[in-house]
Amino acid sequence: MSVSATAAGEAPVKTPGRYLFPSDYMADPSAHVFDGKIYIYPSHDWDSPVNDAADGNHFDMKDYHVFSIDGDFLTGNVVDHGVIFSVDDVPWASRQLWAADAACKDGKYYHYFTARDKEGVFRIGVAVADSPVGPFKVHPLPIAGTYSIDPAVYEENGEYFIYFGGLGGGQLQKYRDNVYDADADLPAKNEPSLPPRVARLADDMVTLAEDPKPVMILDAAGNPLAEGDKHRFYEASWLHKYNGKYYFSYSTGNSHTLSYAIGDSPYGPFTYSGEILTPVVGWTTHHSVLEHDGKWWLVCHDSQPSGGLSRLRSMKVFPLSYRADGTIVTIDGGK
Ligand code: FUB
Repeated sequence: MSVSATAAGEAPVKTPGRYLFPSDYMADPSAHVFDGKIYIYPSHDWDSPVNDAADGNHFDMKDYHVFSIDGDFLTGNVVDHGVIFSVDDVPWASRQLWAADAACKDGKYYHYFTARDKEGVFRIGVAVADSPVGPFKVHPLPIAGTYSIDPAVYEENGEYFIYFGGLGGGQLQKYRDNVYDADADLPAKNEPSLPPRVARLADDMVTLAEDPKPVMILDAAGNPLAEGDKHRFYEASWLHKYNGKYYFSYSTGNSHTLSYAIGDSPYGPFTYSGEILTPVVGWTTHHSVLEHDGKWWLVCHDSQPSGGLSRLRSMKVFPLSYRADGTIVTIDGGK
């Protein structure tokens, strides 16, 4: 298995991709296929007067939309189904509706999302609907046992796993053994990096069936990636399965790539295996990976349409391909 960004001597592939919704800023796109149709659950950037980048405060999103595509990713008509709920509909939240994801079980649709609570601590909430585009009813409390940001849900054989966590403004560095510790911080550069978390959802889909566990991302020698490693986890978890293997992908934050690691179980451990996307225009990079109509896709965002403003991002899609050995062909993010 290759551990380089690309196969030896191979440059990242330059491909134009498609901006999915040029008329507004949408970020963090989590895409799924429900009943054969593509749905996207992004966060909604806007030109907020909050212009303070400390702790990610400039990502000041206040509502969520849902999109669907009539047809395929590259040519289908992208439909905006409008606002599904706003921060005022979340009794426990104060601001910053960050990245979200969705899952379907027994005809119900669950929208998992992130917001700061009234004390400024990021938590993960859930809203439920009878259709993929809503109307969604928000649960009155965050999901007990979850914390930090960026929920992503993976389903297999009727079991649902929720991944979460993000460093920096996402506050993951403040948790040890699932407990908030105001004094905790990032490890030293030569120490193991902080892992994202995973837990199985209970049958009701709105509570956890178990305590969150660390998602270990290892190097080829079996050691956890160090905090100083440019491919260590930062935020934006995603899990997909390809050819019987589990691919955990994520943003590396300050080194601005989307990277991935491969394992044999949804719980990991995962071995670092390469980059999916090189840096894009803008600070953050976030994504989902999915199969539709027998083809694989990377759905992500960049800040090119806003002229490089990190807090104003646009959804984009690229075709994704795998080599015979299961590694992913790296896409040039365009920076
Ligand atoms: O959009 C706000 C935050 O920026 C997300 O939750 C992170 O993943 C990053 O994209």
